[in-house]
Amino acid sequence: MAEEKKAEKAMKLADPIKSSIDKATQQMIARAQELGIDTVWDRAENMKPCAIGMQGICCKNCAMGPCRLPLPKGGIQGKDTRKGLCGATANTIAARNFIRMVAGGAAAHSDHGRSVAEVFRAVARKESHDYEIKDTIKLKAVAEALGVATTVEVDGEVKDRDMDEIALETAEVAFAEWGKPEGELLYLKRAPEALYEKWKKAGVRPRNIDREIVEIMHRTHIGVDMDYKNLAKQGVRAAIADGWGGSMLATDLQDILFGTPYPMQSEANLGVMKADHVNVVIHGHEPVLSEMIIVAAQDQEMIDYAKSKGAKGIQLSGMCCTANEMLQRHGVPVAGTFLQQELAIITGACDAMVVDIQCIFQNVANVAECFHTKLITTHPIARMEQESTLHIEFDEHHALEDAKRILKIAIDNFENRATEIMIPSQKCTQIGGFGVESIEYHLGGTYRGSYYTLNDNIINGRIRGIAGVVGCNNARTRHNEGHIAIVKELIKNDVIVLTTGCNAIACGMAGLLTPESASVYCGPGLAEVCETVGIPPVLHVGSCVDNSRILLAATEVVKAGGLGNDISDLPAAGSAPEWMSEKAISIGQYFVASGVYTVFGYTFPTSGAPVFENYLFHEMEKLYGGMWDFEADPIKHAHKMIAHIDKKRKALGIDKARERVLMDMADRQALEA
Ligand code: SF4
Ligand code: MSK
Repeated sequence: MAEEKKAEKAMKLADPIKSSIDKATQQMIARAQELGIDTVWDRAENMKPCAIGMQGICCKNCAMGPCRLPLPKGGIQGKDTRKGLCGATANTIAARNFIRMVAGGAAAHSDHGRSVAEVFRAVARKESHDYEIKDTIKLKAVAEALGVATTVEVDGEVKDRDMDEIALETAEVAFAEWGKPEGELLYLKRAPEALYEKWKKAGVRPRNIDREIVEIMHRTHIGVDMDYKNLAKQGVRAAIADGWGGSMLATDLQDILFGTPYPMQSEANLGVMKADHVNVVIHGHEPVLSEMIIVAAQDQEMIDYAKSKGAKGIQLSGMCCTANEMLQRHGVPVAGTFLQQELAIITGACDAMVVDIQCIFQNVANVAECFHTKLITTHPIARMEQESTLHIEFDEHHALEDAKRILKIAIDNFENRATEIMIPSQKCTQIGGFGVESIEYHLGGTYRGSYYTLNDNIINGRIRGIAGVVGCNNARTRHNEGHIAIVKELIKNDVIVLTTGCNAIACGMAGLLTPESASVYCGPGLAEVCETVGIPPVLHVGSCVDNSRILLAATEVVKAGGLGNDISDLPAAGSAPEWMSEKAISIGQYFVASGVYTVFGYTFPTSGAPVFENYLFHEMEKLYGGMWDFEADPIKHAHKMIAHIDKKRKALGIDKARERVLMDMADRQALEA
């Protein structure tokens, strides 16, 4: 009987095939189960999410709650009378919860940006000697966008200003964006004028980055803002402060310090780990850490030290957005997505996993305890309670020293490996490192670099439209299934895709980030463009903060002309197929506020408050030109985006051009036959 009870209580195991579409992942889930180690998929089998919480209608903003407001069976008939103890309606509760998610996401991106700004300021002040300014062209461009003079008049002659002076002033001006007492964010003026005017009219221009986040926490406290529209307005303002503020500054300052990405080849998936090398997996978000580890790993002294321990060398690989940062600037291979972090350790070949901030499972510490892996936390705001973890605080003033210390721990640990190692063989070639600058160069060439070629091909119909497909994985959906199905459906229908975050990693693992994939997966128009120009149909533009690159690329398309005068006029749409983080909500909200129709997969966190949801899905369009939507089915999801793109083509009067292009192609095919 006791045995039976024990068996009843035993953890249900996830089905590896149903958990992921990726073979390496399936294999490693099975391996974990064989070793008796639980992974996120097993835990998802055993703990179901709370339906009321999922729908956004549980409030715990005061100790009279939690107040749960389930939808009545059969839906709402007549007036919605649901209310919490204080009288908060379902709309108020859902709106408060929603914008608190925006606050969480905007805070995460913007605090990341602040850390980079601190390093940049230390470099500009010559207080840090391990980092340097790598891209002075970008420094000048950013300085100009922040209103910092890049020239100076001497004796009536205009001369270039000293680069050190520009850096110092840019650092001070950038830093002030987080907390200046008056004015508005300086980067708002980088948006198309029509969009800026919309923000002005709607009263959502952010004053500074931190203030908008603080104000969300204030407004959502019990008894403050009780109008879902007014709450949503503040959500928009904080999200704009993320996309056109904290995230954009993070991207720009990272490019200045570490170099603006350019396309380079690499590989993706767990198969990039090497059994005979010291494997260091770097996981998290801030390239401040990973950049220095890359420098340390190239040090001959370190390589020799690794060899002295019996390894053939040092193999760095990345996880989550750190992977994207290292890929786009150095071609460092990508070990996996958000959901694969435990699996990298389960290979038995991970000598150290080095983490900083965001998207790190606390359970990696438990998994590491089952192996020889050292789990090293490095950020003062992100530590773990498990005593088995090592904490080595990373400081920009002695960054290289810290990086070498971390690497030495990994190398020393190489000889502690157990003999049984299982690294899946799967890995795929990928090209990463696209950005506003490199897209311009690739489409226009050195002498006539511009977005006109892209616009021309949109106008003539070869490219039907542009999609930004981004975001996380979620253990409640089959790993990478939604990501890949949606992206494939889009490119099949001639929609070019810009990708970031874990969607980008999923696309890399599935072989969609190579120019060759165009002839296999694309519709005839997009395939022709990709083959002519030599680009993949899915352009990897970076990490989560680099969604700001998508905003600026869209702005460049508007500027190039012929496709309206605002981002909302473009045949474009956004998507987060497998989202899970608060950052995804903030990103979605700034896409919407910038005029983009944005569809989320898996679930939507306001479904228990239909009136508020209707506001997000329909009413917001009148204010900003963009709106939210939700669709769990990947093919329907992609077709909602395509329908929106076609609607915009029609409004621009370019729908007929596409029909002609398709007819030409059919004619050509008929002739060939
Ligand atoms: Fe309940 Fe109102 Fe308190 Fe929320 S704020 S927990 S709805 S009483
Ligand atoms: S890492 S936020 S799981 S994309 Fe930026 Fe991936 Fe989502 Fe984290």
